[in-house]
Amino acid sequence: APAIRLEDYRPPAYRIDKVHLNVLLEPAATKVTATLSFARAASTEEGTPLVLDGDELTLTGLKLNGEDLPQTAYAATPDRLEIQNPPAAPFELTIETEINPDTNTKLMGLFRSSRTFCTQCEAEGFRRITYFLDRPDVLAVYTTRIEASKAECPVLLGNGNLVETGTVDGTDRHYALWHDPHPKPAYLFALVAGDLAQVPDRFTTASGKEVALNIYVEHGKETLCAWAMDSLKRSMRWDEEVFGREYDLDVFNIVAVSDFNMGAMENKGLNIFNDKYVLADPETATDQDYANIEAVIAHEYFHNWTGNRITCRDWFQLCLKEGLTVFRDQEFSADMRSRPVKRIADVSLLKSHQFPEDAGPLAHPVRPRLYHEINNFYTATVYEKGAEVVRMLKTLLGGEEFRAGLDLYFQRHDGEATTIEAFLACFEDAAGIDLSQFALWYDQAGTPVVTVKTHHDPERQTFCVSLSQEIPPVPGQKSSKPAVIPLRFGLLGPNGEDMEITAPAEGARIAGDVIVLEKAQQEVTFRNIPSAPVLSLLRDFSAPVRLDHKLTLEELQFQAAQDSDPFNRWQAVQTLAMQDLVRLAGLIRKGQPGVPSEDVIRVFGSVLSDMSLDAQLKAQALTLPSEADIAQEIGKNVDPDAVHAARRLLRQAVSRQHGDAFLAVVTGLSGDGAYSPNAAAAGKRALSNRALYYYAATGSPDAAELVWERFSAADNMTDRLAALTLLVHDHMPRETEALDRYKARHETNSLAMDKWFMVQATAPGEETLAKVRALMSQPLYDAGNPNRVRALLQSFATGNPTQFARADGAGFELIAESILEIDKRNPQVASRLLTSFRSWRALDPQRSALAESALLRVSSCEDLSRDSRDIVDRTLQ
Ligand code: HT7
Ligand code: ZN
Repeated sequence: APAIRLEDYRPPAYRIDKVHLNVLLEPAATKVTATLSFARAASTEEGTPLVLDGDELTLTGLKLNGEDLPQTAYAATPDRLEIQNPPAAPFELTIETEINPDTNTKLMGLFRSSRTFCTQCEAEGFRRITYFLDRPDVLAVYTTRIEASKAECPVLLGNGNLVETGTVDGTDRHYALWHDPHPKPAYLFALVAGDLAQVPDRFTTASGKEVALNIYVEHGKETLCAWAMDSLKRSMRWDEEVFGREYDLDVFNIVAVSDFNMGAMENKGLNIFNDKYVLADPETATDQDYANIEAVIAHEYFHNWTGNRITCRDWFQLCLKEGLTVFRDQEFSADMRSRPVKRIADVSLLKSHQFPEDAGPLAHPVRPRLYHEINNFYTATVYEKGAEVVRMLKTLLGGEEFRAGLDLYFQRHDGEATTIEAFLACFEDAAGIDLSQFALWYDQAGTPVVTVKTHHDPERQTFCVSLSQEIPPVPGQKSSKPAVIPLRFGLLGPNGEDMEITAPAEGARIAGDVIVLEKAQQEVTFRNIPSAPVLSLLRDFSAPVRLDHKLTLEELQFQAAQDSDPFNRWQAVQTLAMQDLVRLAGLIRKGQPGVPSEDVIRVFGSVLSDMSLDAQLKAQALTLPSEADIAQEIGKNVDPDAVHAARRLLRQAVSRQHGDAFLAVVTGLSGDGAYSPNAAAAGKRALSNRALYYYAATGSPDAAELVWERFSAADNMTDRLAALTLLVHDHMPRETEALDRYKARHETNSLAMDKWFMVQATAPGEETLAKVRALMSQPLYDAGNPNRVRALLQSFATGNPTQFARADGAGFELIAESILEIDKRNPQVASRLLTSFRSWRALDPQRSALAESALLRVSSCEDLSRDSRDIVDRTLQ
């Protein structure tokens, strides 16, 4: 397939002002009649052919202005409908198609999940329902009539407001008519029909408008929706209070389905969710699940303004809605919970997912310039780095001007499909600044490395900070230009307090506590600094860069204990651990004995006993960098077994030294009252489970007994899963018994069983591979359900580095073989799984050769989907 390029963008030749759909639902043969009102664009010559998109469609009827169109006047294939000589004046096309929801295993367009009919149209799924100008800059007003069997589908939902319902005379069928007054692109279209339970609620907007809220779920799951509904109401209020955004329809519906390619979808007035991001109770959902539900509910709701009211001109602008909406959901969660804890979690995710993407063969700018398959660009770069770019904008402008810029954006572009340039222009106009250099963040791939050197001159009382920036080579990007990098900073004085800066610094623009690095190299001089400070840089992770700032062990220890910025305290502990882990892995690789650093062990002890730290923050600081993070830091010639061994060694050493203190934390924090998902209670559980993790590593029979006891006595999923993970990953004596007990308890709950698959797939040890193969034939495993595939295969490929990258190549083979199988059914799920090979070149030569041959096996398949072809070609390039 030819590449789609940003530079080739042209406005549409025809508009579609109104869409009327009549959808007669049948599981194997649904009839869709689309009546579309077209108008020629002013710049389009008369007689210009009208070319509509299709995908696997069967055309069963076609009328122009109510008259059958002769076959000579058009050309139809499953993926294209061309009207050769359309009228010059506005005209109406009536297109009849027949589709089969039951055989739609791609889960794009109209499909069935369990027995419920539902749709997924982003990015290009609407063209699997009817022929259309399926591009985000074609905005139309939709009216949808949905008709189905009343017994099979008592619930009929569409976008917008419900206009009418009725029965179809002489049949067992009924219908609902929905009208959405807000013009929207086809990717926001949705319908749902099925036998679902309704969980109702209501919300009064700031201006007094009453909104009916509903969550629709399978019968029997109504009680699992309380947290999602609460999160929705809090999101609606927060968006009014923080961004001045009100909801704009009479009803907001959410439907939870169990077969879904991604997390959720922001269809106008009818959000469709993967049930994983709706259903929760303490028995089956972890604290992390609760936090994810809150964030995803908020994210989809926030899209109503950032994505739906103002949408993207073309798919290259995807970050316009996604980066901004992720930023908004991150801010919401920070306000609902602890800001530093949320920031650390977001940055950890960015570093573990986006940084490797940006450093490997799949690197691309936040706004790509070229794609073969748009579904492959719903990436950590577009979403998470996109959010960081918006965050930097706020840092550079300050809160007030940032808000003024956003207000202008909402006012200027409401109802439009727009671009990153138009977005930035709002901030330029509101703040009176030039963002042309800042815009490079959208166009350059790769993570900039900022190198820092400092020098204190006691005689002149100056403190010099030399800064330089560079983006390492990225495929297809020959050179790069210096970016605008906001570096939040503080100078830590000997007592640990931030020094007051009395004289203006020279050599760079400094706004408050932010140094703005704008050139390839800059030197900043602070005056009146009598004693050498410790430079705390990149506070709150103010820019998505790698910092090359060589602090001494003492300076890092000082920062870990004293920095007023909680993020940099956490970062200092992580850096200390990482440095030691990389050193240990190197020694182990050479067959030499590795002895963990006493200093690092001591720092862990100090963190544990620091009474000033919040429990969740403490748990985060005591979390060792993951094996994947360590591999990323090593960068090349990686031996995952050595990395694993190094990490185990450090865990054991910390455990040996502080075992009693960890035990005291476990027992001290256990079982205080009824479960609450709030941040404080979740923080205590996180800390006690982190302490249990270390205590378990003492390897004593007492420890094994305590873990078993915690597993058996747990009254919530967070504690049960934490203990189960230890039993299985540490291969404790009652590992099998625990897995069996867990299965017996949760067998009927697929989301809880996904955790059971995941724990086993991520267990270290040679036997895991055979286990995963055996689990694939488990009756509870379903290769057609994306959640099951992610729980078993994706977590094996991304969360079990020693077994995925086994020295005999069997891990790569299992995943390659599965990709080929899944690709026939669901290309999006297959291509996502394929991205787990993205860091293959960083492995040692033997392993990278094995990974390459697995990739070549995938690549040699001739009828690979466009999704998987695109990823495999780029990964091998
Ligand atoms: N905007 C949505 C992205 C999306 C998607 C969702 C479900 C299935 C397929 C999908 N393709 C793209 C989700 C979001 O960012 O909110
Ligand atoms: Zn989104």
